[in-house]
Amino acid sequence: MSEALANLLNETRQFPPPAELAAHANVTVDAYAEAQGDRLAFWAKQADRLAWSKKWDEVLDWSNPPFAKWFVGGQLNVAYNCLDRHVEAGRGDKVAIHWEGEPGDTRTITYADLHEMTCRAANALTDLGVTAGDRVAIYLPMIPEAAVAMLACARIGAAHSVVFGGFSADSLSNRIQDASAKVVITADGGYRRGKPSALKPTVDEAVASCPSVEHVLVVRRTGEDVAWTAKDRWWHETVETASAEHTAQPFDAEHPLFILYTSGTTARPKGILHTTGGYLTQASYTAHAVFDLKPETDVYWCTADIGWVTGHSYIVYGPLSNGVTQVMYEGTPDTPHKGRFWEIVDRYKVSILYTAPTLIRTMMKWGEDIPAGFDLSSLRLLGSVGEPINPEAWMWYRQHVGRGELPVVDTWWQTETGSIMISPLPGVTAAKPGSAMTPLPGIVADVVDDQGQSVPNGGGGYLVLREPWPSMLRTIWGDDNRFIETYWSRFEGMYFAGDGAKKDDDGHIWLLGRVDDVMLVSGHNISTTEVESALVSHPSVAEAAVVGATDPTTGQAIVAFAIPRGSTDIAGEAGEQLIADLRNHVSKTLGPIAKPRQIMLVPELPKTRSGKIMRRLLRDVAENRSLGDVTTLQDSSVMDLISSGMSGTK
Ligand code: 6R9
Repeated sequence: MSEALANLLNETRQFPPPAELAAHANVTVDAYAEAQGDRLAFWAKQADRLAWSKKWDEVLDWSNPPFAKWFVGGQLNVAYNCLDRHVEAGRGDKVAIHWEGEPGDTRTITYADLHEMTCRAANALTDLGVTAGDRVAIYLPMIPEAAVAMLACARIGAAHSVVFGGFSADSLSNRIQDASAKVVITADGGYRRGKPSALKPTVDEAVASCPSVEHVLVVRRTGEDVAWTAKDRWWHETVETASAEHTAQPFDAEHPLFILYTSGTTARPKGILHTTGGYLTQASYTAHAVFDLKPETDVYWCTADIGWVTGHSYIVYGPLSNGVTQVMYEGTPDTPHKGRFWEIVDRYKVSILYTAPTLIRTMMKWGEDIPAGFDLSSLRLLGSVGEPINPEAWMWYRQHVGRGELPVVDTWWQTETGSIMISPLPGVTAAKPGSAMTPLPGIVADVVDDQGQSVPNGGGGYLVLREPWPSMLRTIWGDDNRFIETYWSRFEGMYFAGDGAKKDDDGHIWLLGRVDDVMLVSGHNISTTEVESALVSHPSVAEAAVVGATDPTTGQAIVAFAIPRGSTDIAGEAGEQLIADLRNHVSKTLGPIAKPRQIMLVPELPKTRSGKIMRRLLRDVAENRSLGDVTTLQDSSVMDLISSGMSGTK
């Protein structure tokens, strides 16, 4: 960025926490001052929320930056913290997971059940030759065995590498090879969009080129026929027959816990390495602080897939270490009908819902009548993660899901940060729609200009983290140099997150999308996020994606793709008129500099499996290029839809 980001969007609405929530919140405003007073003592106190077999000697060793060591000398077992200690405290009968399969089958799993399943899996993995320090790849649908597999690895000190069920054989094979995984845990398949979707054939193809793999453990989920190889073992014949007795061994605080490959919109995937003590400390504390989890009464539901970091930190490790009851759902939100999510909230009396802007915008497109048809009165707190949430999507979420009164916590973080970093505290912060607001207690974030100088309030630039944090990535697996280059070289002594951001006049932080997605129009830096939010603020638009396309006069020109809301007429003239209206609307909202050169009305947008818009592919369309790599695309037919939907637009 040659100049600070233009600060275009002016959102002034602000919503203080409900008095009742504020009065009983797990974390109060004092936490900020406490952490500021002594950051390391603050994190030591949060680490004390966990059970340690051996107390640490030093909170942070930062003598060799950027290689951090947290809770040096301490020892603990992650699975013990998520399971055994709740069972030992007499809470074994408490439901850990209300699981619902897409076809409607259900399972109720208590903490005692989950503990037993995990012990059996730990014994089975040990019998297959897996020992501490080995890597295990997990390629499963959203079934309880996914959590069990992760916890069993943690229990025996093997690092798991979860790969989204649905990645191609090539992607899976690359990830298995990069980590030299010894065992792969998979299933015959899972249910997606009303039918079985096979996984095993992809694993067979991948494993054929992975000499490190000794065994493949296969969960039977769909019951469809599968080809069988000499490496394969059924889960029900191996795990379910293994002993239920297993004593968890403590591991060093810096022992590897997992590798997770970031999808990366462009480059080769990076194996992000997380370790044991610091990761669990912050995942557990942030779940407690940001979601205000009350294990006695709350029913929590995070709609993420386990293959995304959100599933790691806020389905498995954060909620389970806090002993809360949660919902886990296997399938898609519109199977068999568009009210499936709300039906689940209603059925299990979900009190805390954590989902992604892409889903909220999809629900907006389907219309507010759908959530209105269900009893959502159990909800008390709403969360968002994954992308900047447009102010109108935030308002819709609060209005139509949150009865116009629930707090919405917009949580900014990354695979690399391991846990939530910037977010409102639900009992403290008066949140602004579209802003992640302030760094959490113990986190030092800032927005800096090209030179790495902190920008004043009202300014824009790059988001950085100025101090190490417990759940930070420790390196890129097998590539320390790439770790240093990617995150620690742009600005001296700071972690570069790769996101554009601005500070508003009150110093609150607004995320503006990936730096690669910022557009340079006639010498002005304009954020894709702000133009998208302006489009979504028009009553006829449910979702929008904006890219910069090469332009002979302005350098880059703004090209927008917009999905109309359900009932909008876009045939012929009406479509032309809507496009003209939208261009004017953006110009009026943000200023003439942000007026899109071109707007295309499309039925869908290309997204990654975690719901992030792939602007790179839209740039290819906008610049009439053939499409680049589409392997991380959630649904590859979307690009055909977009290309055909382009006729009749300007
Ligand atoms: C947790 C997760 C990280 C990137 C991150 C940023 C975007 C995530 C956001 C957000 C604005 C939020 N992002 N949460 N942008 N507001 N609340 O998504 O991890 O898949 O690694 O993606 O997602 O661009 O840099 P990951």
